[in-house]
Amino acid sequence: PLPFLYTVDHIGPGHAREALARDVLAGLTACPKWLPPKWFYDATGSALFERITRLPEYYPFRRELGLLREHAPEIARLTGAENLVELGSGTSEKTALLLEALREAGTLRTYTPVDVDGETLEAAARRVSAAHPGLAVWAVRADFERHLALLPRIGRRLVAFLGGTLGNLEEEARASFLAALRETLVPGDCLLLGADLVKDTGRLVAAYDDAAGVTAAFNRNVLAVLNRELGADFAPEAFAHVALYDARRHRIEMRLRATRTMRVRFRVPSLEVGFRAGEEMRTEISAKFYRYLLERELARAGYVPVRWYTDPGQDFALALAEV
Ligand code: AVJ
Repeated sequence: PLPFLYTVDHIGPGHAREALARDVLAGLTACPKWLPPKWFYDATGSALFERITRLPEYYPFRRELGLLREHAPEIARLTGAENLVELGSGTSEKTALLLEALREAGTLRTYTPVDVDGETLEAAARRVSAAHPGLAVWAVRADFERHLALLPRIGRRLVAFLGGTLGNLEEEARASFLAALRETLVPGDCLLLGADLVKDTGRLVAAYDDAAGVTAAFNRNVLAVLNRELGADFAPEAFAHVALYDARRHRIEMRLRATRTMRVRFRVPSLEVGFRAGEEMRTEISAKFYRYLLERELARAGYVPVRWYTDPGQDFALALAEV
């Protein structure tokens, strides 16, 4: 049979630039300055992130892959999911493990990759559609913080939100996200969350400040995105990469520090911002979790934790929850 592949676009052409302009107006006029991490992932940023996942210091990717290799069959049996919904569809190896296990379990009917980046989405949809003839693939270009209610509801669902990307959200944004997702689920649906766990500060910081400088390039690349999309005149090399661990909030913060006083001009919106020498702009948070706190966040949002899978060193966890 012909592979079934249908794409829905809730972002639309040109939307990204308007959304980026809004985020810049809000974040770069704030004190301290900040940017949402979703703007990292242009083609260059996505390629740099791909390299990050293979760095010796960046353990989360391979820990989660190992957990999926070991537990995907049980997750498939426990959930009986007919539709795998993947929020952030860049994680192809992990997707293959889940799809294979669901196919083995005999329940798989549909795959719904969800990503804000159209190219990543198309690539994931084509790859899966080619590997699974007969599988219906509904690709949805959407922002998981805004469009959850628009996701197609086809049969018993397993929503996978992997990589620890939940940690990019501040606590209140996590609560909103989990509640909004919960609204779209019915009994029998499940959520599979990847969560990076609290550990030795040195290992946490190293994972975000690797010796080869790939994470530094990934961080600085967001300035190239602003230059290209909004006609800004950032000098990326004038910013130093900063990765620190905020133990009180148990989260990594990535920042870009201005190495000298400078003024940056934007064409669209016509905006000019100043940086004092040493001023730091926050570009990402990556929260690290304790089991009991994450399970409490899940319970408060209306989920029932079913399984907690972790590696022997308890570096990373997969939490399976039902509604
Ligand atoms: C893709 C958001 C899970 O937070 O670890 C990797 C992104 N940032 N290195 C993370 C990231 C710096 C990654 N997530």
